[in-house]
Amino acid sequence: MRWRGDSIPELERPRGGAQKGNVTVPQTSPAPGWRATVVTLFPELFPGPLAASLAGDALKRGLWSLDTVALRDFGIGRHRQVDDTPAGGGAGMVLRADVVAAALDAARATAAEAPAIYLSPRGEPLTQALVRDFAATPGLILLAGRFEGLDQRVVEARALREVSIGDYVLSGGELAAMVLIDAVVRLLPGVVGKAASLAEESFEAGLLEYPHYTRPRDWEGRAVPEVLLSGDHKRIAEWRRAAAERLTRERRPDLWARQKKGAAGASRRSWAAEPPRQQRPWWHTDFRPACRTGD
Ligand code: 9D3
Repeated sequence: MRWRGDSIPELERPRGGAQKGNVTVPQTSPAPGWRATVVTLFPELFPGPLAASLAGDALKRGLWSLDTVALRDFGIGRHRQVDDTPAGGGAGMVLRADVVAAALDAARATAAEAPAIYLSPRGEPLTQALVRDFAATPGLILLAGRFEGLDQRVVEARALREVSIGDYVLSGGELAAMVLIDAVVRLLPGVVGKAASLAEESFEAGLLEYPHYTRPRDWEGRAVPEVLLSGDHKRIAEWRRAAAERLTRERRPDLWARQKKGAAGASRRSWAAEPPRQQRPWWHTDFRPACRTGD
């Protein structure tokens, strides 16, 4: 199933060129847009909230596209079974490697260049840095997990990158896939207006945002801070900076510690003195034994 915007006349122009008056202006980015291909047992959940607001508008404008691959279509037997009991015993069910691999391979057929991500509670934590990396790809294949998990062999055989959206338990990977897509789409060129994206870029990374106010000037006995009405842009910037720092210190000591460290020695730090980094980060743990066990 594929979701895209209804065709918009302005977008129906010759490939690689935009009409401006009678002149065809060469386009620097005739790219077909970022593509999300979601492999899921619940394709009916999509596009869901991604059809609304910023991401929805961008979808209609063809800046990105969404495909789903129904895992059930690749299930086995009359019941289209996709899961089975865990080897070694235990509670719950596990998604079968053969079924999931067939679905991923079908997704791969229409999204050849897209890295494959498995949304899983034990994955690498999703961060804005990772979201930025994902926005720089032509698109992603996103496998939404269900049940207790997925046969480990397909994670290895299809080189799935496991990603978690945080330390809490969801009932499946679909909402996590939507969170990831939403975060990526707002970084795609043309989705967020230039003013908003410049403001975001210039705002000191690693600080929480300062508090916002609007009209009315007095509300339920609470006034908008006087400095914000002063018209003194320098004082306003200083007030916002101080407020952002205080919020970060109070609510996110983890961010605050990193912020201070970065300011103190980001450029002076001697990398040469540090021990060599691990070859692979911890989330790339390989569960295969080093030698064959005779199976
Ligand atoms: C009892 C062990 N559970 C792991 C914490 C099993 C389990 C619970 C819930 C396995 C999968 C799930 C479903 N969660 C996801 O698919 C998921 C998820 C999440 O639960 N939290 C944060 N990020 C993600 S990404 C996918």
